[in-house]
Amino acid sequence: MGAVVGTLTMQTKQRRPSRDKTDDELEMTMVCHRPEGLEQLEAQTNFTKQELQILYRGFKNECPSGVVNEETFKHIYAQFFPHGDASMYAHYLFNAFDTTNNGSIKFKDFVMGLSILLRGTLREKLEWTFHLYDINRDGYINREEMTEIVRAIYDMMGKYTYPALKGDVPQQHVDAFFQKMDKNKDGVVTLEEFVIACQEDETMMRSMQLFENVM
Ligand SMILES: [Ca+2]
Ligand SMILES: [Ca+2]
Repeated sequence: MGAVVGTLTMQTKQRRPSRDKTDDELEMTMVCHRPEGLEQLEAQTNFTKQELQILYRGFKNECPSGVVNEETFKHIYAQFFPHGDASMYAHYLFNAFDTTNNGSIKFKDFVMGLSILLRGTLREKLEWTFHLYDINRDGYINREEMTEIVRAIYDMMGKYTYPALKGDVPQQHVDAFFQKMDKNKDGVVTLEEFVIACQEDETMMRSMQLFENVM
């Protein structure tokens, strides 16, 4: 995930100079119609006003309507994983960004998430990731949820990353994760168990696509 967010930010920056006229228009929109929103976001995130402006331009370039729906999100995300199928992982990621649960990501939702993933404390990042894994949002990660997410990550990375991938590998992976995380062996992983297990084991964090190219 980290790698992707990093890439996304890079792309956003790189794409910026391409269309002067549109950029100017967007900047005008920004300056004329959204100054309060921007200042609020500056206070709520770990980004500077300038960075927010750059992110906003990139966001508007990809999504002129100002909101991203799941299809668009999947389409953008898929470009970063040409060797695999990122659609399931993008689906879960979309839900994690879509904090209001209404099927669309506004600029604010996007930068709030990005701020945590790129500039948040370790604790904030782990909490965010926990919510990503907690698919049914009941406050626990169960074995089925972990299976879903690990499979989605394997699908996304594709054969390029796991050349010797066999059908039963994700389940082994899940069992190993679960054994380490479910400290009290009650069959579910709580936020605290998740945080402790991740801090104990850097390999686990890397396997979960956390923090690559970000930290
Ligand atoms: Ca759950
Ligand atoms: Ca437990």
